[in-house]
Amino acid sequence: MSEDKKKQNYSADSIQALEGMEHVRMRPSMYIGDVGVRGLHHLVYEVVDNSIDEAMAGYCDVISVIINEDNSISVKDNGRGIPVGIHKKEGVSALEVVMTKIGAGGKFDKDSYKVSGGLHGVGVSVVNALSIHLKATIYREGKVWEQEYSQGKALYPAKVVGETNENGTIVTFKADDGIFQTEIDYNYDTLSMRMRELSFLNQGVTISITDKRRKDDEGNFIEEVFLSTEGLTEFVKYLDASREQLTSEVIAMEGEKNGIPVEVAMVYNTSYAENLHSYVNNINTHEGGTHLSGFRRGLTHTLKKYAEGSGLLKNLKFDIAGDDFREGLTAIISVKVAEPQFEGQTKTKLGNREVSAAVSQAVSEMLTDYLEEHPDDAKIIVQKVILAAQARHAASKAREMVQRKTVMSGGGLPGKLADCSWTEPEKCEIFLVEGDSAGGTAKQGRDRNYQAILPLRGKILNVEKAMQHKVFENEEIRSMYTALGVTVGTEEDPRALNISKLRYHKIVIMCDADVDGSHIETLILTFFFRYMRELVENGNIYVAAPPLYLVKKGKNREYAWNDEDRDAIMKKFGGGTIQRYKGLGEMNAEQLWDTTMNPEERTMYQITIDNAAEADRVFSMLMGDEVPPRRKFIEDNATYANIDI
Ligand code: 0RA
Repeated sequence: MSEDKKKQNYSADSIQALEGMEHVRMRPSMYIGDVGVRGLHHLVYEVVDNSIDEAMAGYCDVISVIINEDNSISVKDNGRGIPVGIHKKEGVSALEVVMTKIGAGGKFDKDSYKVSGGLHGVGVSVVNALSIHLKATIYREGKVWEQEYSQGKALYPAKVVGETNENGTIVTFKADDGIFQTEIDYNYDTLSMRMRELSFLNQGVTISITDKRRKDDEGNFIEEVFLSTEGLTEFVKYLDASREQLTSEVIAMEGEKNGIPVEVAMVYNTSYAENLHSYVNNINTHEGGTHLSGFRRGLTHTLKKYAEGSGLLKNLKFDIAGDDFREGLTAIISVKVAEPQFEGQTKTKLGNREVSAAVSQAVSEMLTDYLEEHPDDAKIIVQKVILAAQARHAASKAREMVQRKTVMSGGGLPGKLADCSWTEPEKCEIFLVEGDSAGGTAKQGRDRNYQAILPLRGKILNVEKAMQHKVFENEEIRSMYTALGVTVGTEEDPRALNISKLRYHKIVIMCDADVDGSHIETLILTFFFRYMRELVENGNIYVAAPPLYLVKKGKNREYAWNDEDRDAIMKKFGGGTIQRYKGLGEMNAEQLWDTTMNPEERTMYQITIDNAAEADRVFSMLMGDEVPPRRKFIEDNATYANIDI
């Protein structure tokens, strides 16, 4: 091929590639979900997933993620290195194909067993398209190769820049601020959480994260190194660190059924919460799917059979339901599926039918073995199940009361609710306010057209430690159900949540900005997380942020939400007096409106669950029995450091 011809080919190909890349830039949300904070962080996960694939193929055991000072990200691995040879069909290096062709990721090498694949399995080329600059450095077969790109376009063909006796890949990218509707500023905790999770899911792979934007007291960059030697067993122990384990060991299995790798770890604890977390190809399947239903079926079937055979159920006067087998259960189910079909609202529900039987069989086999080998544990589990069934019967009565008292079924709204006058839920907000006095101020300060106020008296019930029927009997909790128009229980499923009549699309928790307030805030959040999780997942839950200080000098007044702002205002004013707001009650109605309730001015945090497993761990720690971790956590004043807000 003549030099000219080559060039032509090259440009023909790159035009085609460009079309794909242009599409990514025109419709980024189609590829990465959104162009907010979440989408930004997904870029990192997408690149890391490529290295994880290499690790899963058995060629890589160290992956490093670096947040550089300029908020670019480097992901480095010690795998084989992305191939750099000329790709026959495309006429450019395989590296360039991977980096600039949509969906080329695994396709050009059919033999590589690619099962991971990022949020939407879109590949690193999507990250490239959405980066103002990306550099790939490949250590392979004695040479160091390099290629750079801008907005997905190669700046030059891959070239040799040095020699090496190492192998691996480094991808450094800077997200394009013209694409994202958020500052290009990564949250260390969010990334670190995901790396920890990946290390549990990929036993034996060392995954480190370094933040070059910040140093610790000794002058070293903030850094964590994760390496899990026990995999899911360790994950379950980590999640249940603040819970009391019921059985002597974590029940764990790993195997392959019908060509589907299945891994499960589970343990019973003394709590009443069910904590199942499921993964497909390292992706958290929040909405569950066939692997989760397979797990449930295997568990119920096996435990039921064992319990019946053991004679422990002899004098039982009521039935045992599927739920009863999962009370106080923490479990992780991780499967690898070659061609996963994701369904559901957030595309996190596994649809592949064949997976259900594979997981169910795997669970039955492992659990049967475990129960036979551990008769003492087996007895403890069965007794726990019986207790759960008893409690469920008590709860169903209490739940009926919640149902009967809701708006739709004719009962009135709670007396202390100051409702708004508009009735379109999408325009309406409800403030859940700590205490009657702050509730009164909020009532005066609000815009009564679309803002409702529900004062909650003192500390609400800690649902983490309470049995279900206590939760449904609790007056403050009942008033929340009624005011919100949320009901529990349908014909088919007595525990199903019905949010179709939700009366307000924004539910704002408004508490004092002190330790007590933050505790109450956490109690309310725990309730939503455990009993109305769909609202959290749908983004309906917010936390109000009242100011901490009012700085006054003469006629000048300004509010401050933290110490730095306070100091800056003092400096600007050239001194002044500082009023510290200890509670909402110290503000008058106008001040509360101006700072905390007026949509034009206020700061509120939307609560989302980026990482359900971690959120679960945090809630169990904050609200569970063990006091020391909770104290430390609250003292660190990072009540939801691990919940993306
Ligand atoms: C396909 C084939 C080969 C390596 C890779 C993909 C690979 C991709 C990435 C992405 C990040 N790190 C990576 N490491 C490796 C190698 C094929 C061969 O050497 O025979």
